[in-house]
Amino acid sequence: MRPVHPLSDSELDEHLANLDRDGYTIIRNQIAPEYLDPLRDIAQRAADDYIAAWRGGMKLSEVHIGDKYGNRKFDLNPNARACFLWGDAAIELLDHDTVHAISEPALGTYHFSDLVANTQRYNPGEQLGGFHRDFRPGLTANGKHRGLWFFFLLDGYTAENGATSVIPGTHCFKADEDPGTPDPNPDHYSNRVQVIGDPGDLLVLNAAGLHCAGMNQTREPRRTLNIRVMQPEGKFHYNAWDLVGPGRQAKASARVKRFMQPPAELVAELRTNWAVMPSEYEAD
Ligand SMILES: O=C(O)CCC(=O)C(=O)O
Repeated sequence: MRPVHPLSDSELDEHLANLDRDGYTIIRNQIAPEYLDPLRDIAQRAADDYIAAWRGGMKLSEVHIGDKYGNRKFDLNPNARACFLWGDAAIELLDHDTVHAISEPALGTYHFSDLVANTQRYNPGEQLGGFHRDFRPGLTANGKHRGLWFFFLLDGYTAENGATSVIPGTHCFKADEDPGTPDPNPDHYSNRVQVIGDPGDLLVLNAAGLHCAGMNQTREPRRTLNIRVMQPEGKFHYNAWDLVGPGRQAKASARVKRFMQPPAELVAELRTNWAVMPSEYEAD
């Protein structure tokens, strides 16, 4: 997929420098308007299907969704995984030029790990959620990023609709370094930044750095599709290439085929089925 605004070499360098220094960068105008509705539809249906499965008794551990404190508001933001199963536009998104232009220099060898729909729904009166890290370490011994999350903002990010907040620089720790325990009080972090953006903008985040979702005070959903990219040593929950099935495999470009293949050493152990599938899913 070609972005509306392809990055020039100097813009690419600037975003890579932001990532190295701050652990995040925001890239404007990355999704053509005609793709926004199909992608919103994928995020919405995937989240709805996860919520229905959860209400039907699905265990969060079956889909590797954590609930360490037992207070996860799953029906507000289910973090639906494997969203490439919900529509062809998601496969095109995995071919996004900017995702690949950033991943190669920032990670070195990189693989697709997951496509997650983050859909914050109306939740008035609540405060900011807890800052957390999704993996560790943030950096390898030679200073590469262990993983990057590419949040495509489908409805935009505002202070009112629950835009993601980040703490700049907190991704900067290697395997032998302890980044410390996050403070449960978000006000502890006076340097926190809430990322504001328009529909079609892209937030790239090293999710080993502290970040959290905001609470949506509006009646409209705040949807993102988040392409999670990792080095071979990162977290993988399923074999994406097998799971996508022959129908969509046939539509994938050579670049997407390479991207979706898990690291060779994990192939034997990764699952090729998933606990939540689209309601209209038909096996090829
Ligand atoms: O939905 C968001 O704003 C952030 C999601 C998040 O915290 C995560 O993916 O770990």
